[in-house]
Amino acid sequence: MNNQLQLVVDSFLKADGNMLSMEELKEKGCISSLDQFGSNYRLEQMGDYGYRLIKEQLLFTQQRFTETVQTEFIGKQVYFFDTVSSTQRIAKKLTMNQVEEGTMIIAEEQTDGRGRMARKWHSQKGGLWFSFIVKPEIPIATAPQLTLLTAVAVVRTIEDLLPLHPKIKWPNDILLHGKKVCGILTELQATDGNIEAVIIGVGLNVNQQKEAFPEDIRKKATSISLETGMIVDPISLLKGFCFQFEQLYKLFLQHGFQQIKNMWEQSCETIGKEVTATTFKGTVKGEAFGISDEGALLLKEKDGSVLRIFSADIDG
Ligand code: BT5
Repeated sequence: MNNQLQLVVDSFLKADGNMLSMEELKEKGCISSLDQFGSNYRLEQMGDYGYRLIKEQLLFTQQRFTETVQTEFIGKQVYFFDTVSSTQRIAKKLTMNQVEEGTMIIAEEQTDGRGRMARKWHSQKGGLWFSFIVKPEIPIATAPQLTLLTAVAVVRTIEDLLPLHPKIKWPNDILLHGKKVCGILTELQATDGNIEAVIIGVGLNVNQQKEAFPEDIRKKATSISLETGMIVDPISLLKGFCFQFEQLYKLFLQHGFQQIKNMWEQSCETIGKEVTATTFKGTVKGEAFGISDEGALLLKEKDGSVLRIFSADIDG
C-alpha cells in the first residue's frame, strides 16, 4: 500500500536556458527538507527543463490503521477525526452509552487539547493525539497504576521502532534528552466506588518541527522527528502502541502490577533524585526513592519522614 501522498508544490523552469543552481533553489526556500508539520520536500529533476518541488506526506488514515493493527481489542473499534476539540472529551461522551473496551478516538489535530488540571495541551498537526477506553475490574485506589503502565507502553513503542531511549518522569511525562515528547492523561468514571471506565489520553509529538511549538514550551518540548532528524509514520507508532499496551494490560490483569512496576523503574528518571513536588496542598522537597504498589511517588524528606504523593508536578 502506498503510504505517501505526493503533491507537486512548485516547478522551477529554466527561463534562459540555464539550470537553477542549488544555491538559487535554497534562496527560494525550497531545499529545507522538513516543514513544521513534518512534510518532506524533495526536488525532482525534469529532464533538461528544470525542477519540480514535491511535497510528501505520510497518509494519516483510518484504513491504514484498521487493516493492520495486531490486537484483540485495543484499537479494534476506532473513530478517526481530522480536527476535534479533544479526543478525551469525545471518549468521555462515548462512555455514557455502551462502548466496547479498547474503543479509541484519534485526531490529526485538536483545537482544545487538555492536560491535567485542565492545562492546555498543544495539539497541532504532526503529532499523534488519541484517547481510549478500558474497563478493568480493579480497586479504584490502584487506578494510577494504569498511567504508569501506559508510560511503559509508550517507551516500549518508541524503543521498538526507533534508535531512542525515552525516560519516564513520574507520573505522566515521557522525555527524550530531557524534553517532554509525550503526556498521558488518565481519567476515571466510577459509581459507588467501582470503576466503570478509565479513559486514557496520550499526546505524542511525532513530526512537529521547532517552530510548531508555541514560545512558552519551545525549550521544554520536543518531537520524535526533532530528536532523530527523520520523518516518522504516526500510524506505525499508533499500531505499535496498541500492541504494547494490550500485552502489558493483559499481564497486569493476570499477574498484578509488580512486573509493570519493574519495567517502569528501569525507564524512570525521577527515582534517586532530589526533587520538588508541587501538589495542590503545597510544595515539598525530598529524595524520590521509589513508587508504592499503588503507583504513588515515595519521597523522603530531610528529617527522614516519608511522604506518599499521588498527584504532583515534579521539578529537579
Ligand atoms: C499532560 O498533562 O501531559 C497530559 C497530556 C495529554 C494530552 C492528550 S492528547 C489526547 C487526549 N486529548 C486531550 O485533550 N488530552 C489527551 P500535564 O502533565 O498537565 O502537562 C501539561 C503541560 O505540558 C502544559 O502546561 C505545557 O507546559 C506542556 N505542554 C503542552 N502541550 C505540549 C506538547 N504538545 N508537548 C510537550 N509539552 C506540552
